[in-house]
Amino acid sequence: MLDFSKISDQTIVILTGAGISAESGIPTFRASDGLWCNHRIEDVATPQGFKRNPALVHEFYNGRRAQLKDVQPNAAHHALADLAAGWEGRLFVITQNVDDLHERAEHGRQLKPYYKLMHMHGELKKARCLASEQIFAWEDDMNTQTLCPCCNKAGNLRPHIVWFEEMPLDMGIIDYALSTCDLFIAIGTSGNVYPASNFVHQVRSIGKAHTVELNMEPSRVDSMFHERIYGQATSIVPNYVKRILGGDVI
Ligand code: BJW
Repeated sequence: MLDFSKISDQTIVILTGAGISAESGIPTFRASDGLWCNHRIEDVATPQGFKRNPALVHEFYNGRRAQLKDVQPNAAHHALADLAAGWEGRLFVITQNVDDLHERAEHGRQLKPYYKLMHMHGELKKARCLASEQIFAWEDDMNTQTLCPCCNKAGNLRPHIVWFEEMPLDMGIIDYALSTCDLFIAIGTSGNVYPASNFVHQVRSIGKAHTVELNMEPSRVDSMFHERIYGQATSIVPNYVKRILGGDVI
């Protein structure tokens, strides 16, 4: 039974990017030794690249899916899970990341009913049928010969990933969350990729929310934030979550 006297009517939206998973051992995108250092972006992160050379794209994502077996959530993911288990208001975590480290940090925790996690750029551990758009849980490698579970055809499966020029997922609920939030925090994202880079502008255009950037270095949109804290995610995120749960922020 919900105890309504305890529920806050405030809403927190948290956007996470590759920087939150960097200390778990997953490279970011735009670092010099990042995820794209051996590939052209047009080859592995566009629908045209997949059409031209699906084998190469499958190989790229197979490698990244396999890497998930060797990494663990870090203190920043765990701190956000603490918030999801302890914050009495609405909480939306929108991740641009396709890894499953938020879910793994949340595993076994009693999360609050008004908490929602969204993967706006898709998930490595899902596959999608090109014909029916059905989505399947997917742990293993896929290739051009893999049979699709719904149509039983080879070549019909793609990684469930949002590539450039494709529409990010859950945009309706994301727009709602941004338009109603009281606190907006961006963690570990460079602000290079639209529409996530525009979220802080969207929030500021409504005017009521406090906005915070937690990152290793100033992002491309740093000047839009009221508060900016720079450092390693595993240090600055747990500190900030403690401040929220202690009632210091909103
Ligand atoms: C730490 C840290 C530590 C490090 N602690 N911090 C011209 C032509 C065509 C298209 C466009 C165009 N101009 C604009 C567009 C739109 C395009 C876009 O933005 N392009 C720009 C690059 C120019 N966007 C799209 O096409 C999107 N769709 C779209 O716009 O649809 C139309 C539409 C949408 C909505 C409303 C109306 C219309 C789709 C974008 C899909 C992006 N997909 C990717 C690949 C996903 C799959 C994969 O994982 O392989 O998503 S791109 C890549 O970038 C990935 C990431 O999620 C995304 C963001 O990167 P992120 O997370 O910011 O990582 P980095 O590496 O950039 O930054 C890491 C940060 O962490 C740094 O700041 C570090 O300092 C920090 N850091 N260590 C704390 N320890």
